[in-house]
Amino acid sequence: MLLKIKKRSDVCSSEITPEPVYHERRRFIQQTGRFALAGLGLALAGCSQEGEAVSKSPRIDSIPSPEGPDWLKQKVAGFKPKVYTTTESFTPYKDVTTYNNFYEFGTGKGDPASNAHTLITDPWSVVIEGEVAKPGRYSLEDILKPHTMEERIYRLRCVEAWSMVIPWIGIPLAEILKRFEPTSKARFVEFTTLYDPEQMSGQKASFGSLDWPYVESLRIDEAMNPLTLMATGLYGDVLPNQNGAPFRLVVPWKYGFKSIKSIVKIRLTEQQPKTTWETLAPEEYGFYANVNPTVDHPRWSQKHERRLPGTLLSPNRIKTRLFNGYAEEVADLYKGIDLSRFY
Ligand SMILES: Nc1nc2c(c(=O)[nH]1)N[C@H]1C(S)=C(S)[C@@H](COP(=O)(O)O)O[C@H]1N2
Ligand SMILES: [Mo]
Repeated sequence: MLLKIKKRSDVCSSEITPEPVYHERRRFIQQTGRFALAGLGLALAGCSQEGEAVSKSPRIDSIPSPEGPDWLKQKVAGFKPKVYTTTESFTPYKDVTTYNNFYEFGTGKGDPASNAHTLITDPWSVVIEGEVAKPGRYSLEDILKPHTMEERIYRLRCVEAWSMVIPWIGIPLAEILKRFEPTSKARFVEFTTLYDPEQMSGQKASFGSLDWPYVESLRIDEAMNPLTLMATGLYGDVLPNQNGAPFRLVVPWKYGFKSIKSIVKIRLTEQQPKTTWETLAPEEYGFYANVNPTVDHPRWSQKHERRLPGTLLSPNRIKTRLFNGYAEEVADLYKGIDLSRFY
């Protein structure tokens, strides 16, 4: 849906940073036009240039809104803003949704955006099994129903040394898991992506790719950390398929490959699960995969990263931070652990 602002004096694109525009747009939607621009006018008082800000903000460009069932669109739209945030600029919507890793749709960065339209995300159900008192197959709607969506603005640091800042919408994994009552034997949480080569063309590739289905895992205390999110949206809307619709994990202090997409199974286990990337190349991708500038990948340095968007001439190179800058929230989880051994 495209929203137009009536009075051009209300806003001017030159003064608008992506983040406030995006938030004001949401308020605009919520208030269905009535008094909607009061906050915006305040923030931008004195602006006199021509305004097309809303249509030029990163989210409200010509990119159509992703598809999704009405109930999920409404659920996501009711999010509580900025439950966790940062002062950094957001990576524009276009970059977040066209520069992806989702090998189920190909290994090129543009492949998921081109190919993921074949993924059917509704109806969607998730099997919850293993060490829980209430195992079963649950519809996504039932899983989400009792929870309020939260906006969490997180850095995402890929092991390939690029990063983004993404306004996710989701629910803390801990809140979801508690409802299924993990037993005292539950020490790990294992997540599995859909396996369906008819919908996921990259799963047909017989070599040079991954073992399907994609599997990831966290220790139970990592899973229960308040930062760990099950995302169903970004930029105020449902997830585009290429970003792991309709339900994906986001673990902001770990390399991006832990943040598994399009999840159909969550299993609680006593033994540490075998995960996809660790199985493929254990010396390169560990189970922990905590972002750490002092532990290099065997084939490249992890000291710096490219914050997207950047260009060849201006790569926007920044220093990588321990735990991706979330040490205050998560360092305690790894007390007494040798991070160079448990990478
Ligand atoms: N199922 C699945 N999940 C996945 C991947 C994948 O190939 N398949 N790639 C991972 C990697 S390497 C990264 S960096 C993030 C990228 O998420 P984004 O495309 O939403 O930015 O997804 C992760 N989750
Ligand atoms: Mo990644």
